[in-house]
Amino acid sequence: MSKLHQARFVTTVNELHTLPDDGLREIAFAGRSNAGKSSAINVLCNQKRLAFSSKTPGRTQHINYFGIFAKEELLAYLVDLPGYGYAAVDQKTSRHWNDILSTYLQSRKPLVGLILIVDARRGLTELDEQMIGWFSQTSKPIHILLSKSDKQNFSENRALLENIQEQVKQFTPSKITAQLFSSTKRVGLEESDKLIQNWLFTGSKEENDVSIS
Ligand SMILES: Nc1nc2c(ncn2[C@@H]2O[C@H](COP(=O)(O)OP(=O)(O)OP(=O)(O)O)[C@@H](O)[C@H]2O)c(=O)[nH]1
Ligand SMILES: [Mg+2]
Repeated sequence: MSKLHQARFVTTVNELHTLPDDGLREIAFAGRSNAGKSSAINVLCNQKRLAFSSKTPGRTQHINYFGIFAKEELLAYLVDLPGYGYAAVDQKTSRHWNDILSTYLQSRKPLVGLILIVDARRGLTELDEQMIGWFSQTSKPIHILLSKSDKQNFSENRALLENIQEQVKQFTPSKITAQLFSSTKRVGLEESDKLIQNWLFTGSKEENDVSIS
C-alpha cells in the first residue's frame, strides 16, 4: 500500500509567513484552475474528498496542506496550491496569488519537487510555462501530469506527450518529466505515486532518475 493513502488534512494557509516551519518535506500540486489538482491528490491518496474537487473553477483559493502520517507521526506534506488563470477572479486577487505562488515556488526550502497538472486537451499554456520558469530556477525536479487524458484518444495523447517533452527542453536546470494521467480512469497512478514517494522519502538522485514517459 502507498504511504500516500495515509494522508489527512492538516492546515490551510493564506499568507506565506504562516506556512509550516517543522522542516518536513513537501511536494506542491500546481496548475490552472480546474486542471484537476484536487482530483489528482484525492486519487493518489485513495480518498474521495480529501482535497475538495469541484465543477466550479476557482474553488481552491488557499494553500491546503495534507499530511502523510505513519500511525500518528507526521512524515511529509502534499500541498494543494490555488489554481491560476481563472478569468472570473479580479485583477487584485489574481496579482496577490501570483505574488504568493512565485515567492513560494522560488524560495520555499522544504519543497522538494513540483507536480504540475496540465489539462491534456489544453496542453501547456503560457501561465504553466511561467510556473515552470519560476520553479526551474531552483534546480528542483518538475513532473507534469497530463490530466483528463481519458477525454482524448491514444494518438492525441501520444502527440501531446511528444509536444510537451519538446516544449520543456527550453527550461533549465530543473529535470522535467511528463506522463499521461486520469483521475477518473486511474491512469498513470502507479508511476506518479512512485515518483512522489521517491521525492518525499528517499530523495536519492539515482531513484529520482527513473525515466517516466
Ligand atoms: N474526465 C476527467 N475529469 C476530471 C479529471 N480530473 C478532474 N476532473 C474533473 O475536472 C473538474 C475540476 O477538477 P478539480 O480537481 O476540482 O480541479 P482543480 O485543479 O483542483 O481546480 P481548482 O481548485 O478550481 O483550481 C472536476 O469536475 C473533476 O471531476 C480526469 O482525470 N478526468
Ligand atoms: Mg482544487
